[in-house]
Amino acid sequence: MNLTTDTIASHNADRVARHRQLLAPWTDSVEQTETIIEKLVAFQIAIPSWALGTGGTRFGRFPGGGEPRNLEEKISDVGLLHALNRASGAISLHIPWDIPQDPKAIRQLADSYGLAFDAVNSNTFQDQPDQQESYKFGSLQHVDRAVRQQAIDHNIDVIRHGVDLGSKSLTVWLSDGSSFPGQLNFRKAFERTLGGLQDIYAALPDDWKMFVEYKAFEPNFYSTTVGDWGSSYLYASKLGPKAYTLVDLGHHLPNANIEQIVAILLMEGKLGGFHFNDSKYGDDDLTAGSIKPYQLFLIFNELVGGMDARGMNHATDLGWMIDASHNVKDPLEDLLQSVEAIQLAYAQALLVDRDALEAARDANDVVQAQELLQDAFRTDVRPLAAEARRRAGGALHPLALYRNLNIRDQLIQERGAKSIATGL
Ligand code: PSV
Ligand code: MN
Ligand code: MN
Repeated sequence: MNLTTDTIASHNADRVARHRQLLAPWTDSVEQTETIIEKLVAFQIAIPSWALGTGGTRFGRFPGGGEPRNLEEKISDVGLLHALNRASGAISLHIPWDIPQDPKAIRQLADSYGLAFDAVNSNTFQDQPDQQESYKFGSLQHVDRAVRQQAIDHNIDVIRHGVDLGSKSLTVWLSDGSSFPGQLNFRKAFERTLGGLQDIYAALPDDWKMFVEYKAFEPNFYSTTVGDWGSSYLYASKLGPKAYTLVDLGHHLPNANIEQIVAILLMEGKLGGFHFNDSKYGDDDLTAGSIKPYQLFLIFNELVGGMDARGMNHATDLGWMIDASHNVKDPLEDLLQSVEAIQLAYAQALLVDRDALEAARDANDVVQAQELLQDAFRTDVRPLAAEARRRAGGALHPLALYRNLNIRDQLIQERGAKSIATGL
């Protein structure tokens, strides 16, 4: 499904007068406004290939129809999102859920939508029909060398797929761990896992990064071998300069101070990237910013402060990705909401007066420090995100245009009411 520039232009023409009114107050601080808009235009958030269909839960799945049936259709869906918001310019593939059979053609197709390939993801948490060994008791941590080797070989294969597509990073998430006390020797599990990661790391091209994603629990419920940022940091440090920690917002124990984790990892130069989502209880994979928008802002506040302190480029020096699952919403609508929530938190963080904040901290002025952050958080920056989209050729209100064009109905016509996307 292709969206023409004329369609977007006519949507924008209908809304531009109101948009200019909303933008008017921002012209008081032209320089800051322009900087934020430029940064927003540059900021791209990758879409995971597995989030384009309904994920459901272990209790059921309720597909809404028109789900992409193959990788080509997934790329087309991300192309559509990107045409609408101009902020979803990359796709992240999970192998073997999405194996590019003809990488050259897939690359060309993505290119035709202006999409790049973000991190490639390996999967050693499920058994595939044709595989020799089982991951029931883990992959890289496994007591059996043959299982570990199979997992290592798979990761190296994923790197090869990524090279063919022009990807520059590998994300390794392991479900390895144990479900009962006594099941696992923690130290041996760590060492075996490190050994496997080292073999994978050795196969990384020079200009690649490796992201070690941690998760507190699930599917194992007693211990997870890469269970928190501390162990991920340890693996990444032992692996070397191309290895980094990846923070998935849903992978913490309740009430963890994620912004502090982010600040410290950044300070150490070991923060690699993000999986954005939101949650109330566990790894709920809900729309970014839907439950704890203030937390999302506080995370971006640390990101902006920390990246600026290290002279990092906001748009390119970390991996920005959504990792979500959809049960009751149209996945494309949900992804549009997530991208916008991330942009808003980023724009609000750019508003923070950092000199004033440091002065308040130095003076132990707790009230003023809090005021400075909340002033930024309570500012409505939606006109800036809309302006960034407009300038980049996107729609002023992507969700409204998506609905006005009845895109989901068109996808159902094209792909059927019962099409199912691959993924969790
Ligand atoms: C695991 O919960 C995870 O967050 C990892 O990033 C996986 O690759 C992804 O979800 C699979 O849905
Ligand atoms: Mn994740
Ligand atoms: Mn997860």
